[in-house]
Amino acid sequence: MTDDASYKALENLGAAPLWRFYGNLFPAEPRSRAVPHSWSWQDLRPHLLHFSRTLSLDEAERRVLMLVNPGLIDPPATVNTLYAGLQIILPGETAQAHRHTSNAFRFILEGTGAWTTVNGERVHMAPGDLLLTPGWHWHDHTHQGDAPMIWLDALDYPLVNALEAGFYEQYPQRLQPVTRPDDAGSRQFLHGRLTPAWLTPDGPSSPVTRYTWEETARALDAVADTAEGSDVDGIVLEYTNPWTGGPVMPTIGCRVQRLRPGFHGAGRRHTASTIFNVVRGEGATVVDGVRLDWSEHDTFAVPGWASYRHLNTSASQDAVLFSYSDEPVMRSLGLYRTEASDPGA
Ligand code: GTQ
Repeated sequence: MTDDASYKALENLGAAPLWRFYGNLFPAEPRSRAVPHSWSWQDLRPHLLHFSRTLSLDEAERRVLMLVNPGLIDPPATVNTLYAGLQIILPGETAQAHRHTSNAFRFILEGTGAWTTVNGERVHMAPGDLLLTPGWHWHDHTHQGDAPMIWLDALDYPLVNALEAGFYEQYPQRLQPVTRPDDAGSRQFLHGRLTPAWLTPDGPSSPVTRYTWEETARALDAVADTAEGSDVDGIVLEYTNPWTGGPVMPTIGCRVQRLRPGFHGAGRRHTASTIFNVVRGEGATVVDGVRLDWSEHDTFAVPGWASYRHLNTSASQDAVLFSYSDEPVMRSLGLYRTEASDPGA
């Protein structure tokens, strides 16, 4: 029998020659299918407003524009393990209660007067707030303000679906009943150093349902004159789970960072994939030789093992970036690696 005949026969026997696959299965280092990419707030916002006029929330479970990485089109994702989307809801609208095993959060970009109800607790929204919807928590949205409300959605469904652990369920009514005091999770843990002693953890995620921008800004201000921060990330704070001191959810870590005027970051790379949203300021992030210029509310993706460097291009104004990554996954599986690395350009 010839090699060709044997290779052919193997296909039908459910076997394959390792030597023809080896390099791809065991690369010397990760090569992300995701590419460095940015999404313009100014360009996308008019399309969100357009669909808010033409598409009702009876026709769509959620009115969301997915931010699709050009290297991850099917199934769509923003980086390898994580997704970002821009959601809009109008005054008077509600969005159907449901739950899924994917962990999710919202980072509020524009508007006031809306809330999401998470396992019986109404959690209110204001710009810059981070609201958690941990896996398998019921959630529905209601807007009673007087202008459109827009936020960034984050989910780990690309990871959860790759793990074949995705479950989804609709609540039997449009909205779930409110069974807890408003913003209870946020208020109970408001003092990060004083934790309610009668409570015990009821899952792997942070019990803080809402990290308000007010507290985040206060924390950034409070540390500003105490340290230079990191040469890569400037003054960078991690949103923590008060039970563990670790990341807010098992698969997603969230951070906020301030880059001083003229900041020119050191280059670095790590196995974690990261998505950024610009809270304020103007700058650029160079990723594997690609310069991603950004300004307020833009979103950009830094794939895993890509080298990056942050620049604040303003000589007078701070830049503030919100970000989330799969670093908790990498760390808990022993796969987190990081090193200094020049992104070029
Ligand atoms: O608001 O519950 O962007 O379930 C994707 C899936 C938002 C949500 C998304 C969702 C939601």
